[in-house]
Amino acid sequence: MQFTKSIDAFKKAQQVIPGGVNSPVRAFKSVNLNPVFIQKGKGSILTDIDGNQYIDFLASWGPLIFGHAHDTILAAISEAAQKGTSYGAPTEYETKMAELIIEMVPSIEKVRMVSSGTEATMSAIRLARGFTGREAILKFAGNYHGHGDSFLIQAGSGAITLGLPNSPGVTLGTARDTVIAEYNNLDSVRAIFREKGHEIAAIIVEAVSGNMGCVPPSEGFLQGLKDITKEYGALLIFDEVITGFRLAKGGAQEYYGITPDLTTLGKIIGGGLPVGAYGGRKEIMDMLAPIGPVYQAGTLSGNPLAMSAGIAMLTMMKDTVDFYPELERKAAILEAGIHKNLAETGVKGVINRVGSMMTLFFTDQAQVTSLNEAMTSDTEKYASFFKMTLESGIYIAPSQFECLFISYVHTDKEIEHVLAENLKALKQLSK
Ligand code: KE4
Repeated sequence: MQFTKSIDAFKKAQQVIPGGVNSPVRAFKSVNLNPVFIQKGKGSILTDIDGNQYIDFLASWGPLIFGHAHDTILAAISEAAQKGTSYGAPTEYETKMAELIIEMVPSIEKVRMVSSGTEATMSAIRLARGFTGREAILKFAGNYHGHGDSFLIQAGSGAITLGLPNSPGVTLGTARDTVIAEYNNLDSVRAIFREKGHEIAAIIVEAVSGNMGCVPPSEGFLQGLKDITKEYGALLIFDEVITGFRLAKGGAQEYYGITPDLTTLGKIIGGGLPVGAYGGRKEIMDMLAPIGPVYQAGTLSGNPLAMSAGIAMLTMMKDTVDFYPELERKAAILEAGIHKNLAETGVKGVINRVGSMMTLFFTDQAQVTSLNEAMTSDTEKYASFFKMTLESGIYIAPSQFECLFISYVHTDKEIEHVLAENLKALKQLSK
């Protein structure tokens, strides 16, 4: 493969965009490579501006669970676009979208649309503070909830990838209102609540961590969070921006049978367009302006194009009978195949998988259940693995601390091919 055009494009982009990208993880910094610039995507295939083709397992960091440029979604967007692109006034698209989300996620009785996952989580914690009259928020080291100030404290995703878990520009006052616990460690949560439980408005948690790599909740962890928040009168917020609609129609809360007070959504619900959402019980959501005192707004919230894509996406999901069984079947084949390749080559690694999200950690730890264990991974080894994988025509996350996503459009043949290339890459690493 040659990347001449991407190299030139990146040079040009860096003259006018900080780091040449509009989101840091796209810069391929932690894998020490020039990022590839994408020309187009169709189904499971991405094509870059040099004409290289890749089987895509990043899916735009999760949203494209039906693959790129799906005809049904394109038709919905173009039909909406013929009538206009934005009105700053209510449309029936938004009501339809809200009804679909409420139908699929039972804990959500009312939902507010926004334009990104960050907006959803920022708004959800403001609402929790408004509803409880408390100021502190508890999050987990290694969880990433977008780039809102309150969250850039020991954050995951790009913040870990680039070694910037605590960003300059976040004031001491803000940082003081964010308390940090250890994921999968209920004792660390209890200790904080014993000390300041009555000041804590909410716990926000990735019900399955996707931003320190995939780290599932250990047995009883989510239930424990539910019990503790109930005991202290705090709210439990599930950040389902990744897991929403991916793990089940009702997301992680359906998958694990734990009901949060508020849920934040993003990625998949936009069908690839900018959409975020947050929702929960009526008594909480009705605290929001214009009926309640908690203010939150957005010029492009509920944008008709984004809503039409989201409606098409969720409707397709509802109508595809074998959707989740197929995602599970294909992901299980991929996981088993990589396990086999690790055993055959003797390369040390841990695979964490929940449904169609998974991560191969290059660590000799027996398991990865927390940020500390995830951080034992050999990021240099991951970088070499990423380079070989990319050059074999397979596109995965350019960071050890992210997930690989299986989509409904990946074929068994593609997965077989990926496993063959994975074996070659692991053999190289084992030398
Ligand atoms: P956005 O503001 O990027 O739409 O969503 C923020 C967000 C919130 N919550 C969770 C659990 C998330 O994973 C995210 C964003 N995810 C990262 C990748 N894991 C987005 C990729 C990027 O930053 O470019």
